[in-house]
Amino acid sequence: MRVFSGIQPTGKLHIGNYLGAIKQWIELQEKNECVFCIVDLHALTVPYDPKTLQELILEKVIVYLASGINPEKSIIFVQSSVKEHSELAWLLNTITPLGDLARMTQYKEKSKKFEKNLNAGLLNYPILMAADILLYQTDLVPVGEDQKQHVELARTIARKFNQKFGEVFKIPEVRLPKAGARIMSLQNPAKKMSKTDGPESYIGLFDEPEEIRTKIMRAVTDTGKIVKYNEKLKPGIANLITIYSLFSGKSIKEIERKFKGKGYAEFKKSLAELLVDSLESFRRKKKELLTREVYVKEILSQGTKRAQVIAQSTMQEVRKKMGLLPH
Ligand code: AQP
Repeated sequence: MRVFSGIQPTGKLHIGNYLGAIKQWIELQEKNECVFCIVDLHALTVPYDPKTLQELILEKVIVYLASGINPEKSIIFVQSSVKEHSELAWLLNTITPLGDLARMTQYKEKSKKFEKNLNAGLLNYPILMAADILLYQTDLVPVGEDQKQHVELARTIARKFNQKFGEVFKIPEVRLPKAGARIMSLQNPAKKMSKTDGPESYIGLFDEPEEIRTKIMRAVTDTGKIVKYNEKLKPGIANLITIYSLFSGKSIKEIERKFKGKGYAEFKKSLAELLVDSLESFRRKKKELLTREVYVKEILSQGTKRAQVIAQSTMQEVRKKMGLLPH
């Protein structure tokens, strides 16, 4: 099966991005043909600093490598370096109803958050995402819960194109992780953890031990002190238990037993140490890869070539079916 997924270079990657997306990618690359993209064009839809964007893009490549994506097996590349993404996005614009875009949850949330910079790109974001996925004749899209709605729209757009112009696109399936599809903010357990919220709301994959300890100890919890999983009544502690479970491999029941009669402070201290240890190899590998810029750029260049071959072949077919001249 062919797998496609991507991450925006909008800020520092956090454990939500890791548990929701990257962890699945690492499992999937063993038995599938995987295409992993850094979706830089998507990142331009919200305010950003052009001076730091290149650095953030390269950092994401390093994250992919440091977290276990194998460039010998998987294709790693940057979206803007394969121009077919923008071309297909434009063509798909012409068959996507405006109403479908306006009802997207991410658009509703981000248009409120970035009221002063409400550009058309924010509304059209899911079309570019559909182009990303459909260009590669993708079977499976592993993402966190927040992106499920966009993948569903990509399916709708693909079906519509196939009906109108003739079969070109595979209809992709979404794949959510069994647990960790929606890790919540440390400061507000009613909101998902997000890179563009303040750093105190997330644990970055490369956070230093002291930052991890401070952020976990300050994480918002609920009244009471019993370490018990209850998503409705104790969403803060439930979120921390989920994180503990996913990094330790222990079940929720085992964690509740381990911290029986011990209180929140002790649980948080133990979670902080677990994260410090679990993220140690990310910090180490990142430091090592930062000194190997030539190697990282070579991986990107190889990945771009491999991605282009697939993307160009799909685009030839799309142009033909839509009545455009071949290139
Ligand atoms: N809190 C989360 N829990 C689980 N999975 C998550 N993902 C994001 N947040 C969580 C998954 O991470 C992948 C990459 O996301 P993205 O870069 O496309 O941006 P996003 O979904 O909008 O994530 P952020 O961190 O909230 O970024 P910003 O702040 O830039 O919008 C996706 O698979 C996503 O589902």
